[in-house]
Amino acid sequence: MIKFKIIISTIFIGIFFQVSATDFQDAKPKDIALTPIQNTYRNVLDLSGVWKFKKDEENIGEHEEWYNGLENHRSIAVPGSWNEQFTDMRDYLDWVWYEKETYIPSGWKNQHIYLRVNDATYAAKIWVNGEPVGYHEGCHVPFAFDISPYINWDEPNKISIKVENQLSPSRVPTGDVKGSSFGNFPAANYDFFPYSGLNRSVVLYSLPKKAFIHDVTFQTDFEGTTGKLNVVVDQKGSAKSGKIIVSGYNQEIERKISFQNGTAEVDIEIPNVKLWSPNHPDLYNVKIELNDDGEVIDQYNLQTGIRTIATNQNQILLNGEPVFLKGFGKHLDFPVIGRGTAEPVMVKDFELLKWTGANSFRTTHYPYDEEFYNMADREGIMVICETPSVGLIFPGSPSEALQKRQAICKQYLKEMIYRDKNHPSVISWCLANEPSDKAKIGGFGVRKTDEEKEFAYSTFKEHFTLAKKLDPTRLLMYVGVMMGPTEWFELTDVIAINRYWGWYTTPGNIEKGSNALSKELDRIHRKYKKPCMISEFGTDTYAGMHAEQPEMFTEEFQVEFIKAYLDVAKSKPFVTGMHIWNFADFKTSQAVMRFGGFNLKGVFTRDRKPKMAAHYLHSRWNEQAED
Ligand code: GCB
Repeated sequence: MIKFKIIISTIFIGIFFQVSATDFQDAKPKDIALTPIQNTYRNVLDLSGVWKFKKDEENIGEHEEWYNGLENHRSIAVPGSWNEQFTDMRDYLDWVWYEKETYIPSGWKNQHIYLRVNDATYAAKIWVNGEPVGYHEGCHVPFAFDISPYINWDEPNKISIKVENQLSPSRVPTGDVKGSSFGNFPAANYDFFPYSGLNRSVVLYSLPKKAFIHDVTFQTDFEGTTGKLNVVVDQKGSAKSGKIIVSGYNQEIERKISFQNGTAEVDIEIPNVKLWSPNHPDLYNVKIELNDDGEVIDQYNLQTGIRTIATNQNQILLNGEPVFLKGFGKHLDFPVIGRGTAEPVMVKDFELLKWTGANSFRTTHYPYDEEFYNMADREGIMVICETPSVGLIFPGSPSEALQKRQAICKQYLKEMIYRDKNHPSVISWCLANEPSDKAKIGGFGVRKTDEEKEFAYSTFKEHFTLAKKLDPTRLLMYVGVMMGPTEWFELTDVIAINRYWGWYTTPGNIEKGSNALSKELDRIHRKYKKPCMISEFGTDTYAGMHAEQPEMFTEEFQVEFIKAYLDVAKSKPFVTGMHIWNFADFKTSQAVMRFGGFNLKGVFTRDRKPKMAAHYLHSRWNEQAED
């Protein structure tokens, strides 16, 4: 009987969804280009806190109109992942509903009012006061909708968000790929827990009615002691002109701008420029104003740094000087919070990064909360910004799932680059982690025809073409898997490889592993003549486990492994960076190789206690400038 009910309601919901889906707008990546800010012309209302929450296991909520109000709900904290907050929901990835009521200040009348969701993993539908507003698919990236037409003034407004995080081969990152070698539960085809829901803040913000600044793009350069800042401003509305004021270090430079077809562009020279670098993370304030009939109608304020980033055959060059990347791959992962934003953890992580002597990290395996990039700008930490395109597969023929994956990868590139393009700390875009030209994830040894390989290459190449178009100024890379296709390094500025010789292969034999690394690096560099970095290397290490002779899983083994890899890198002038996997232990799906459901490759424990390796790095990276 219950089964019958489910079938009937599923058919009904299917019909209902087809009818109602058209009422939901798709999110536009450009709408998240500028972080909402508070100033005289703009307002922000942060809806973080406790929300109403309800599971919708049978997906009946829309049919029963839960968007008009949740009954028998529980309470959930936003931001935060639902998997950590309830005893019955760790592995639950299906539909849920969130609801929050809020008044909107009367001072916001006659303005555009937007709702920005900074992360609803993986797919979300939004209603405001029971009216369908918008739909977004994708994890750990923001989206926004203009909700002005749906506002109730002088009474509470109900915001309802339906979210699910189902694992599917047509999603990115992929899940539930049949025949994959992961064999884990939940069946994510990636090695981090599929933390779900509203992991970041949800905010309401207002923008001036007549015209508002929609996007700002900086490109920076310098010649001698003169800094160069190219600024492009996009506005929506009727403003014809405006001005830009750059200030800092006892200078204030003002330039008028005028708009044509909504866009204005200006080149600004900064005499006696202070360049941004890890040792001197000097930032300039930039104020952009829109004018209408001589009156200021909108203003946007942000900070940026002047710097260049380039490569030669062997090195990454920051401001024309070689720079060596010392650091980690990280995860957003902490007990109870899951993948939720927690500012104290972020601040602590920057503190620990600097304590180890690191100068960089990769935002594995998705873009982070934007506060991370603001911190990195201020703290002088270089960031490789990665899309959620993890473990991509390109089966040898076009399929619906592949087309969907391609579309979402391109959407991710836009969302990431539009949002994070003005941060001096961001030196590189990483377009994918461990993509494969095999039809299956982990399908090592599966032979492919030349035609199939060519198809995979040309499909993946589209990502690079788009990224270059969106931002011609930053280094492009992807991160290569062991035994993966090397021809794809043709596409990149820096060759980044994840290597675990001595761990997953020749386990326990560090000498053999580091020799294999050394030979492979020589081979790759001889062929491609590009700077190389090891973007991941490390060993699972159970904190507190020791042995007099290094042995797998002990703290001593982790130290020896890291030492051996760093020594190989030191002997090769073309190695431009070493990122250890991982900064801290993190939660993942259950699997035989993941003790307690954790990846234990952190040099810090999950609660940020140093293992011996963290102390080793602290002394090695702080004492030796070039290492
Ligand atoms: C990798 C992946 C990373 C995994 C790591 C490991 O190559 O990029 O997501 O967590 O290996 O520990 O196996």
